[in-house]
Amino acid sequence: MFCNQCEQVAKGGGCIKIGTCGKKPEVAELQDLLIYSLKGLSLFAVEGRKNGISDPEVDKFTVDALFSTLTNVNFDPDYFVNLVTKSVELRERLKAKVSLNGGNVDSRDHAAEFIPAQSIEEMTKQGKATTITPNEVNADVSSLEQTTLYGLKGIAAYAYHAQTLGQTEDTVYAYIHEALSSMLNKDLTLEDWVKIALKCGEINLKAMEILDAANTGKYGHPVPTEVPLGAKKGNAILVSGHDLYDLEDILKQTEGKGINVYTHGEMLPTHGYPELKKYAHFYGHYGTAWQNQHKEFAQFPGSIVMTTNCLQKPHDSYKDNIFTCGVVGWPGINHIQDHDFAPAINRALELPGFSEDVPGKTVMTGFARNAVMGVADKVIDAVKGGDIRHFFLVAGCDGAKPGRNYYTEFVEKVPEDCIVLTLACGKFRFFDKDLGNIGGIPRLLDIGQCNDAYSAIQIALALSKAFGVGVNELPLSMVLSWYEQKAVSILLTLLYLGVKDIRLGPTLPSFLSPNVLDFLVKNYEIKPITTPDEDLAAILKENAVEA
Ligand code: SF4
Ligand code: SF3
Repeated sequence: MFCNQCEQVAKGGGCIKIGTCGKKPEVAELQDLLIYSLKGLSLFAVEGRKNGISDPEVDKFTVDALFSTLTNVNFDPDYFVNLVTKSVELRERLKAKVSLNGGNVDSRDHAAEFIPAQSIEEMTKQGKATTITPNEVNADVSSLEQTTLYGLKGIAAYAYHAQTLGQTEDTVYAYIHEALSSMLNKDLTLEDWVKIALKCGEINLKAMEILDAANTGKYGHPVPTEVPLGAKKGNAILVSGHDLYDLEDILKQTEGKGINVYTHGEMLPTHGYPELKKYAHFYGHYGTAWQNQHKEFAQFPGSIVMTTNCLQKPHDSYKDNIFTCGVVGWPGINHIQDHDFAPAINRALELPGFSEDVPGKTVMTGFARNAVMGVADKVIDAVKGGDIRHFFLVAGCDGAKPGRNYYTEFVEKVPEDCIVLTLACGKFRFFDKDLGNIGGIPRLLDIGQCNDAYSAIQIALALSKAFGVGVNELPLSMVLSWYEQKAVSILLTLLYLGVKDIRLGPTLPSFLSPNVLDFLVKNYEIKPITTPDEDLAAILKENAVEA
């Protein structure tokens, strides 16, 4: 196997024996075969669109399949065997349709023709033959191709949640198919790939926009909400991941059953949505970021539902309490079918629950674009009056590797006349700190999940309009942490928008070749994080000079 798609990659720039995430070679190679089959399928999806044919099942399948290969989503070999088979079935069906409508289906590319082997062992071998390792001859093209593939996985994650809520957008599907099929074209140049990668950022903005429309359209705009970190006596279900629709189903299906529903990880911001917070048994938040789940899930006295990433190998102590749904999976772990959460609910009722109320701190969430723009005048006055000196967007993924303490320290050291905006699971490094407020504006504002980077972008655009300057001239700096491929797609979106001077850590992606990195540094002034003191001093000095 060879996999280098996340920040937890093994030393040497690739996981080659087993994934640090727990991904086994068999799964890695079946995932590679699935991606390869999607490239073949995409050839006909592109040709179909040219001839006025699009197939909603192919679109949805492509998104689901890509998302299932994202880090910490699905570890079940059988799941990927089925997806490869389905992918080839859809390819043949689409090929026939496109041909009937006068499209050219003459591609002799192997990905357009291959037939999956009958046994899992043979299929794994087929997958191994398609594994992409960094190409030393054409390192830069291969680096941009990988960057694009990982960005596509991020887009797929967001498009998946949006399509679950009935929001789709053909430009998103069309780009995914174009980019995947481009990976079969060995004539593309470095310039072509720069364009494709930046387009990935543009399309990811679209995917996040439709997801924002889906979430706010169905559940209302988030409002500032205080969330308890303690627990309430009684049975309990813990919901992790990012999918609001699954959470709503769980809230509906547990109503009147004496079960309190808790969020975990990236579900924290869902407490701010009016149509979710209205459920009286939607109690609070339990635990922190995904990499602490072994400890936190083992201690949780109820059942646990993983709606999306990030899943780690379930320990024996709680493997009968944990349930996966959607594209998430682990061999031998109960999987929820057709949104019927009865198995997880029954398990929650069998388990003891919390024997008494557990007191705890509270945290605030729900500062998405609507809430922040609602007080825009106050914010603008505070900046103009000198009460707010600078904004820091300290955002992105959390992870297990050492070095992430940087983000805790950074936030602790941010001067008192500055505001910290945050989103995604990296916030768990500092989410329960009381940073006080500036003239009634909280100094720590949780915008939401990683996909709410859309909201953060809208806030930045609104501020730049109000101040009559470009986003890069705002007193706003981005200090980002990455782990998986959604962060790659968001980074590409920021580059597409021309955002400069991003500080990125805890380490830089291993799939960036030296020349690609050099390009990013020269054109976008991307910087690796150093120390909180050094970075803060540099940012505030630069800003003071500009002001
Ligand atoms: Fe390694 Fe990350 Fe790939 Fe898992 S997803 S195999 S940890 S690079
Ligand atoms: Fe986190 Fe997995 Fe990236 Fe949604 S939950 S941000 S790591």
